[in-house]
Amino acid sequence: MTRDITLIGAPVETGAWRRGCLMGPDALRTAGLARALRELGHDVTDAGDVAPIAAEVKPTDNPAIRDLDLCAGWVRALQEAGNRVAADATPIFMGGDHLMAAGTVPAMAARAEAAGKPLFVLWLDAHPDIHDFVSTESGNLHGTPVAYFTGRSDFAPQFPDLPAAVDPANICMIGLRSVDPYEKAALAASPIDVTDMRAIDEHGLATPLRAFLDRVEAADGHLHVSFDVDFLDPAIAPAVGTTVPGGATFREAHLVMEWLHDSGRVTSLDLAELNPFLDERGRTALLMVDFVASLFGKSVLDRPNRS
Ligand code: EXY
Ligand code: MN
Ligand code: MN
Ligand code: MN
Repeated sequence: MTRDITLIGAPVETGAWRRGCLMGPDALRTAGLARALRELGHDVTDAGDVAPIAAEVKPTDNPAIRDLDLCAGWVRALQEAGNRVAADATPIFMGGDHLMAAGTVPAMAARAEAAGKPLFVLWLDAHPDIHDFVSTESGNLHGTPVAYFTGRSDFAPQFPDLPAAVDPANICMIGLRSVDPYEKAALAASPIDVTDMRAIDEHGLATPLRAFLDRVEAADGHLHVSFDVDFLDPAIAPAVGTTVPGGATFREAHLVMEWLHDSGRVTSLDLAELNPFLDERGRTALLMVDFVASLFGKSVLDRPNRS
């Protein structure tokens, strides 16, 4: 299937403690993201980078929170950029730290709603990013997008009112291995489908991912994939500020991409947390391009796999 793919740079870095994610979109460009997708037959447009909408927002009661004004400006700008994506286009949002998902996911939820479809979210990450303005101890707002876009916590008036909330029952998180106590309690009380690294070690990825993709198919849903670089093991993907040992291997991640492609269901994608300042000769950026190519159709053999 040939797609109209729109690359959108989201060089937000104020959600993370370490600086450098602002170089993420350019590193993905340099690593040949557009070329790799064109070689697969897709029509690719690079819409350039989004810029934050400057705004002063009301301070929160949590003094730990960092760069609130700029973060709020990014969320607003990324929602607006997401709202401009054509109904039939497949956007790839090139981050940028994971706060980007507070902009991209609500826009994709609104787009799905306008098409009369539910939005499903596959969250590939070492972290659940389900803190809110009150619970975050680090004050790094890249740890909060899931609480925002599910409407679980109140982010008003700093972040925009949600155009459409994502039903937590439509979220599947895979790869978790760093979960704060508040987040543990939040997940325990939530219908979010969680597969942590222990479950992957014990049972593999196949069962939870296939069950989730079957649900997306049965509901005829849109599927947004939010791919945080720290989902991967740091041995293969060092260019991320929040490395956690014991992540997904090259083959595990590849298989996820290949199944996503086979499902034909992916309607939008975030590439989050790539910090080129921490990379080794571009290897993480090149690896991410390789994964994206697999998600959009690169295969070993020109025939469907049997399983
Ligand atoms: N839970 C930790 C915090 O809130 O600071 C770590 C968050 C890391 C978030 C990265 C993007 O996935
Ligand atoms: Mn740039
Ligand atoms: Mn994340
Ligand atoms: Mn993470």
